[in-house]
Amino acid sequence: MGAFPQTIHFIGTNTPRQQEYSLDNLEVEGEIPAAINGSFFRAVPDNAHPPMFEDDIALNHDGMIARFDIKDGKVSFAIRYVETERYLLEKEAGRALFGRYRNPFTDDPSVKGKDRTVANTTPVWHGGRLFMTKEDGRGYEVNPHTLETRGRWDYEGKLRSETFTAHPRIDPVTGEMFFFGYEAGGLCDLNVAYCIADKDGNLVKEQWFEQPYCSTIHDFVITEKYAIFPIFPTLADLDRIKAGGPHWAHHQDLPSYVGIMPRYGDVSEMVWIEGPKGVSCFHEVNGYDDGDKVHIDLCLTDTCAFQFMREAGGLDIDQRDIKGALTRWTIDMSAHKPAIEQRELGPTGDLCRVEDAVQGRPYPRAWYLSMNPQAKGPPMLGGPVGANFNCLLRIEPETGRLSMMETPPGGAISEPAHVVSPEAGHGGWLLSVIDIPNGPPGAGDPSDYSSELWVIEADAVEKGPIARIKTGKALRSQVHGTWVAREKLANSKLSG
Ligand code: V55
Ligand code: FE
Repeated sequence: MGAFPQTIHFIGTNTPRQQEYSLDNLEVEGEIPAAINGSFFRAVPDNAHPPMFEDDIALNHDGMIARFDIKDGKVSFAIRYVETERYLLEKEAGRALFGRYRNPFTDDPSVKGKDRTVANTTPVWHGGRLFMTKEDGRGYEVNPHTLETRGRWDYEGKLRSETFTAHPRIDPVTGEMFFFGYEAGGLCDLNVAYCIADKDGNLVKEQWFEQPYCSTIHDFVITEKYAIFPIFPTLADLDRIKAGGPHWAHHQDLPSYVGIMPRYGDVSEMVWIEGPKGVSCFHEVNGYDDGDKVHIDLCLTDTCAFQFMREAGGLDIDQRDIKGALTRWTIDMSAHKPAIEQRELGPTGDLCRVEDAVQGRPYPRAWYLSMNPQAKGPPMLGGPVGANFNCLLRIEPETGRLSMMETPPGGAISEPAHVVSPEAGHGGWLLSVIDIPNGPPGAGDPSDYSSELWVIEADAVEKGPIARIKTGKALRSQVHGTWVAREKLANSKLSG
């Protein structure tokens, strides 16, 4: 291994592993229900080379695609790099050629104009294809059977947007994928492309609109009626970027906004509603229509959760001092001047999931990750913000009913995926990777831990895992994951 900086972006669960491998027949403690049949894909940043700059951040690390394949209670694991243009150019050179996160002015001149994306954020399944995505570029298609990269995906040349979100939303009834790309026309472009692909994966609509400022639009929401773009004051600035500085800076004094338009409408119908100042959110849980009202549930914080984005905005706020809540924004669209009404639904946290069937509709339950205030042991270092979550919450948004699953002391939990049960009245399962320190929690080598895949009853998280699948490895942190059932894999556009 070369010289990696010893910052939070390279230690703990961010320790570079740089290994492509596959393992069959993993050890299983407990029993995996036979109904769990398919693949859990995970996006894992893991740099193939030491970075060009000491202050490099985990968001800038090469994407790997990992897969747990589960069938008849047996599990295999595989992980490979996504062979982006950037990965292949650096592989050939044997070193990093691309510089700072989303700053092409810091690159080696030899790669000017080349695709900078590392496709490290979310595996997306739609229209029989698997994509690895990151919001700064287009997705890359990956073969779900071999994990080989097919190449950049542009909808047979139809997509105009240069970017593609890592958080598209799929309507469970129509099968359409609603998605967007911001900075659609290039660096710091205010244009956002709003797009729809039909259930077979054909691009059927792409419209561009301007956002009020150049914010990081990480996620969005659909309901049966609307497409909704909540945006927050973490902004890009071309002069700062040209000077070699960070892409994003958080502005505590500027408002948030919600852009809302009919989901099949024209972008000229977009209405912008001002929200609270200085707040931040990377992931919305879900949204739904309620008569003339619209509810949008968000993992909201009082400032930006990324240290380097706060720092760039001149803010000196410790990670532990960030406050937030699972928050509901309600907008009455029949009002003369629609406004945001805000209330708290649950404790602060992130990496929220709902089951696919309730996307854009009223939903009885959601799951997300949080910090257990009573945890025995400090959080495990690593992950995108430098400290990992240590508990899983299940919440019923209408009643506020909350239940929790803790990780073992000093352990880390990554975003779960939900698996549907064929049995009526059974709420299905969650799959989540748990990292457990091999030494005493909080002491010893932070890179020394064991990663397991846990199978959890989705409606009884407090009972802990019903099966633990041991990888025998220390896996690098995932960002997001996606469950793809066997019948979908069988209908893949690619064969193995
Ligand atoms: C996020 C993650 C990213 C990124 C921007 O979780 C935002 C938020 C893993 O990459 O580039
Ligand atoms: Fe995300």
